[in-house]
Amino acid sequence: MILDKIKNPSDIKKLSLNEKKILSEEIRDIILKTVSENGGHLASNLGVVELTIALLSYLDLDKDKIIWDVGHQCYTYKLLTGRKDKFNTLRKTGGISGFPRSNESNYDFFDVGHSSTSISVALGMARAISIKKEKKKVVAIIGDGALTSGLAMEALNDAGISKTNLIVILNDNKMSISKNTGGLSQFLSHLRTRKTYVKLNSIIRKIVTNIPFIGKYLYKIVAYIKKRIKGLFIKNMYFENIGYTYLGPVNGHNISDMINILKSTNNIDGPILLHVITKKGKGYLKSELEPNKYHAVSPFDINKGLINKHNETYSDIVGNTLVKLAKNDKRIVAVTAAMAEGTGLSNFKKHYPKRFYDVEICEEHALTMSSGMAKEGMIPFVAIYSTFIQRGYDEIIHDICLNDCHVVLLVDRAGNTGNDGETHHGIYDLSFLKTIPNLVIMAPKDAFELYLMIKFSINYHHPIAIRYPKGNIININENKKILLGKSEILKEGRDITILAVGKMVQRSLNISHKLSNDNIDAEVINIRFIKPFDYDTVIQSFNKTHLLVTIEDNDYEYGFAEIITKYINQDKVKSFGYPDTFISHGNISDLEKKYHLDEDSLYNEIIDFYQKNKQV
Ligand SMILES: Cc1ncc(C[n+]2csc(CCOP(=O)(O)OP(=O)(O)O)c2C)c(N)n1
Repeated sequence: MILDKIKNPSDIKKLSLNEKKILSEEIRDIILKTVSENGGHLASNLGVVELTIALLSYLDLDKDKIIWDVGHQCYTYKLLTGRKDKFNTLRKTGGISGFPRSNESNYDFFDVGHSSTSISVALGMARAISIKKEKKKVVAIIGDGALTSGLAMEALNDAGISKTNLIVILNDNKMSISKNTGGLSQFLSHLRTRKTYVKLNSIIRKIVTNIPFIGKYLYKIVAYIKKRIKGLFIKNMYFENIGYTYLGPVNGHNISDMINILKSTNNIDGPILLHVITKKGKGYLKSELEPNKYHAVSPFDINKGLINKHNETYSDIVGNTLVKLAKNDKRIVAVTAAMAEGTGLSNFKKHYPKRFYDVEICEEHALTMSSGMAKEGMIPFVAIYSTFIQRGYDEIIHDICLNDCHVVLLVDRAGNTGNDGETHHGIYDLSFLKTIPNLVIMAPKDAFELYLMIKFSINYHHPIAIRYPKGNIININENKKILLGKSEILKEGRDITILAVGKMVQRSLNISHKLSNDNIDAEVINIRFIKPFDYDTVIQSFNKTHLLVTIEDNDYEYGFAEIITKYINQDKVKSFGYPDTFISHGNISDLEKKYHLDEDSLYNEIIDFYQKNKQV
């Protein structure tokens, strides 16, 4: 294997073009095999194999920096920067991460997982390098999906006038997870047709810069004239107009063209935008045909491809419930930030395309736009993953809650989300949402309660958030009517009270049954409302049992438990959840064991807590 020759990223420079082509096929096979076994991001990775090889052929990673946007497309990079032997552990507990992680390799220059940060980070680095008068190249690689975010636009705007040496590579595959929808994608599709321009560009550059002494200066003059001429042909040369030298578009699967165009940047000062066209899912026909389906996958059979059937998830419940309720309620609209499939809203889109809004990767805009719709009498349901709604903290405070807008926040993937790791766990939403005035926060114990909460949220004419976990649904078959701020006592007891949030309710019920065998009579309360908090029910229960346990799928130090310890003597409360630290990737159940949140660990810890307190 050619890949075995790569001990160090600089070894790629020693390969012939033909060897690089063979290398790209070897890498595709490894990525496909590994992702089919471990799950992960497939289509985006298959699309950037040649681009990564070209970049490593050009850059010197002992000094230069590559900053990946989102980081979900870093598999080729990992294989070529020392992680080939561990690649079979991708995303597994204790294995390598599916995203760049600086604690994994010195070649991962910035930890990432959320979208649209690369240009800001790269510009910051480039500015620092310039202050230090060092000679290092900085390259940001951003997809056309990630480019739609406000953060990327802000960075693009700042870098454009910065005169800082920086290369922004726009990896344009026409797709976010779904197809891009906004005006920017229309603009890019116009640029994509400019194929001949690349060749002309590199030929001029080669001839002129080879002229001794004055070559570089002459090139600047030629480039200026060329820019003017180009402006005549290409309407709205947006990138040039905001300060970039625009290069491309170049075929992102042609290694030699890409190396040439990268080399041609050596003579250009200031920010460069290199437009690279790639095919998402390249090399595996099924993912080429349905790149959205193969964006992020669970393990699958390579020959058969992904099977359409899956067990029903909480996101499905959300999609189905909204479809049902929207039939007779024209006020209901659904909003997503580029996650129609993941959040279950693609179903809503099918039924009510005119009441469905995919605003692309713009969580902040999704929230503020929804506040405007609410002011005009609509009821926007905004479905955003817990980890991505972190982006919208101010919009929830300032636009939704201060303005008392009837917006329903559907906080999907709340809690431990497993294999994507630090950047994707939804374990902070209870901590930060609970600080926001005028926001009601609910967490259902099961699928039916999620349905009831969505119904409840329609008749509650103020800001409201419902958080629910990743994964298959459960049903507990016990549902008292939902009343604002009222929790639900699921099992009465006299020895100890267990306050459980969302997914942890079923686990708490199971534990309480085990405890009965030890003659410990536990009361189990489904908290339902984190805010407003049902102080009366909890205090009544505590006055009876004198011991409290809280269990949540969130950071417990600043999450739900913090509300309890405000009211109740801390010695009498034992809290379970995730500690105040970043939680790495791994199977959900492995991580739960590690943090003592699985049923057995919780049971043992609760017995221990009970016995210690009984002795006192
Ligand atoms: C803030 C944020 N919102 C949503 C996501 C989920 N997400 C991961 S990749 C992706 C699409 C990225 O599209 P693009 O940048 O074009 O890259 P491609 O996958 O097409 O290569 C989305 C929406 C995220 N990672 N971060």
